[in-house]
Amino acid sequence: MTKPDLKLSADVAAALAAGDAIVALESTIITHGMPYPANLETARAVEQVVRDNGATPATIAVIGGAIHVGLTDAQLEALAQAKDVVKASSRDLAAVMVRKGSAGTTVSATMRIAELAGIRIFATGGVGGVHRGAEQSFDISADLTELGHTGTTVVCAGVKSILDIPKTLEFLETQRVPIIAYGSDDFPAFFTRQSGEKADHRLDTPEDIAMAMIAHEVLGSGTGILIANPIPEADALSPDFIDGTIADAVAESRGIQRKEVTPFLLARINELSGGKSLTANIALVKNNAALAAKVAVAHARLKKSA
Ligand code: PSU
Ligand code: MN
Repeated sequence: MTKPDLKLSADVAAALAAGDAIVALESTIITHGMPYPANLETARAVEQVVRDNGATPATIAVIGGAIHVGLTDAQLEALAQAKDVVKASSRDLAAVMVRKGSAGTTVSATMRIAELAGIRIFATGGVGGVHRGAEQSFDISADLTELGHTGTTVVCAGVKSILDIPKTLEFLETQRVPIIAYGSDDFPAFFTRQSGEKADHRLDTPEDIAMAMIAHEVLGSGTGILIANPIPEADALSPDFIDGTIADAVAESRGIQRKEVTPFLLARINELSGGKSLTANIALVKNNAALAAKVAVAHARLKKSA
């Protein structure tokens, strides 16, 4: 198969050529996940966290029909303010490319592009999942099926309880996606460190996670790995507060369908929580970027010594 023409930034091209640590970052969080200007400030800060931890950031997006891996500050700024930008999961990429559109890439699209670029690890806030009431709506994020097909390791803070967390874990089990909690026995619920569900596995160091990535690949598993990194204690929200807010937002989301559901819920939770959800969201994305960078550094070292 011919590879698509990926526009690599100079930093990313150099790091790839040298086999150095790189962390992919998604852009739907910029275009559809956070309001301006917090989205831009967060995108910049997250890239800096990756650099501070010894890796090269590779924010991925579609701009004017071209897939970019590693963005300039001007490109980040344009995406953060763009109004006519698509939320692209992996299935949307081809049509957006042909009509020379621009898109923020979701977890599924970012995983796919990272794999094509040769980037093994990707940091985000939360992945999509099985929505509450999915037995009626059939709303299951393409992030989960992509995790079942594409061997990118995704560092997240678990999934929000806008989703049905037990069903999300069941679906990932069926898709053969290992769920590894970092430094915890519990699967975290994004804003809180515990969801009431246990993670399948616990690993306590970035080196162990890097070794698990290599073992998973050597086994020919063919699926992604979900690393669940609990939000730092100091940034976590109280479960009573956030669960009530989420329940109110979910109740208001009736009638909204398909790719609009998650952006609606994120925006509404931000409003109803008086910005508290956004503050927590920013903190946990940075925390995930730091862990992903440490894992990427360990992974690059292991690969070079192999
Ligand atoms: N959940 C969040 N923040 C986000 C998203 C999900 O807490 O920004 C975004 C991610 O880009 C994710 C996408 O891949 O939403 C999932 O959308 P959907 O639920 O429509 O599959
Ligand atoms: Mn959906």
